[in-house]
Amino acid sequence: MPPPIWLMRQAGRYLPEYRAIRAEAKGFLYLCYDPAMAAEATLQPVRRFGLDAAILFSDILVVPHALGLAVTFEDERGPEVERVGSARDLDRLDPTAAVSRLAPVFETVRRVRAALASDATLIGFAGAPWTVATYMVEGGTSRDFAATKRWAFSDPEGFGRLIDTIETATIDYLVAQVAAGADVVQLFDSWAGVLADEDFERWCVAPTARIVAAVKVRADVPVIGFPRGAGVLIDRYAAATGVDAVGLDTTVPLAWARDVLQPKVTVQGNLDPLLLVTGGAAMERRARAILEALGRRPFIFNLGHGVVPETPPDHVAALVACVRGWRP
Ligand code: 1CP
Repeated sequence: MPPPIWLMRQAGRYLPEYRAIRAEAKGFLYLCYDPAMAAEATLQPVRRFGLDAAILFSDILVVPHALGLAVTFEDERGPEVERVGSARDLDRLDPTAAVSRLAPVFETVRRVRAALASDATLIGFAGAPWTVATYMVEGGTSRDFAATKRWAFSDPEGFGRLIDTIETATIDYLVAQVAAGADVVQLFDSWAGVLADEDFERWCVAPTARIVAAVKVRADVPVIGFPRGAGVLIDRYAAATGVDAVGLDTTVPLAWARDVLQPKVTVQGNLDPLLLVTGGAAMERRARAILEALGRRPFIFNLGHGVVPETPPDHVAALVACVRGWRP
């Protein structure tokens, strides 16, 4: 049997049917909070390509929004988040009220579960606290994470309160997704790769471990962790967080993943999203190399990061056919 396949950011602007509902919604957040439209966006790629899993259509930044911060998505500029600059700003964030504000997302999960084939997996998700914190402290995306690092390095206790706030809301958020019908949850730590050793431990590993433990007490689900860019620290992450599977970014060497990680944990990944844009023989050669290296032990085929808007949908269909045609 070939391994299961789904793709990070499998819904979105590369699909004409997504652009059609996106044009109808007043804004990206409206789309996330409209269960009918969000359920449709979730199902579109599964319907078109027959993927093995659907991933809830939402965003990691609904958590800061539910904590009480203004969040906007302007088309070309990327997301903007009302800044949190110091421990004083934390007093107005209420982590226990956040989950009730996310009720429309849980309705989306219920609708998707009802519409999805029973053998298809529904993946819920959240951003990991470190990654979500970077958006809150920088006010959006960043190249160097200077403000976040300066806060974390100079005032670890204050910054730790921010991490705890996100963590508390994230646990409730994931547990509620599972209660609504999510079969698996993934934690996206997209900026894990900018921290070293003890900072990686304190701000990525420890909060993730606490979330995994708390979710597993309250809900019986597998958890996938995606510590993007963490390099050799992925081994420590996999061992210490309790995740059931670890997502590998595009730069993780296949032989290392096979020999070091796979004996201990299910791995997921890691085709370069730009090879999916390229398509053809180059894409298929690399997809087969990934399958040959990792496909004989517990493995989920995916990209090493999200689908980009320039991706031709036909290349996704060709990738699915390539994976389904492979035999161990
Ligand atoms: O107008 C639009 O259509 C906005 C584009 C868009 C989409 C389709 C954004 C803005 N978010 C999403 C959906 C989304 N985001 C999903 C569900 C859809 C799916 O996977 O099929 C998921 C899982 C995410 C996760 C997400 N959002 C991450 C983690 C994964 C990653 O890419 O590293 C991050 C970092 C975000 C923040 C975010 N939201 C949107 C954008 C463009 C970004 C990235 C900003 C940046 O580069 O820093």
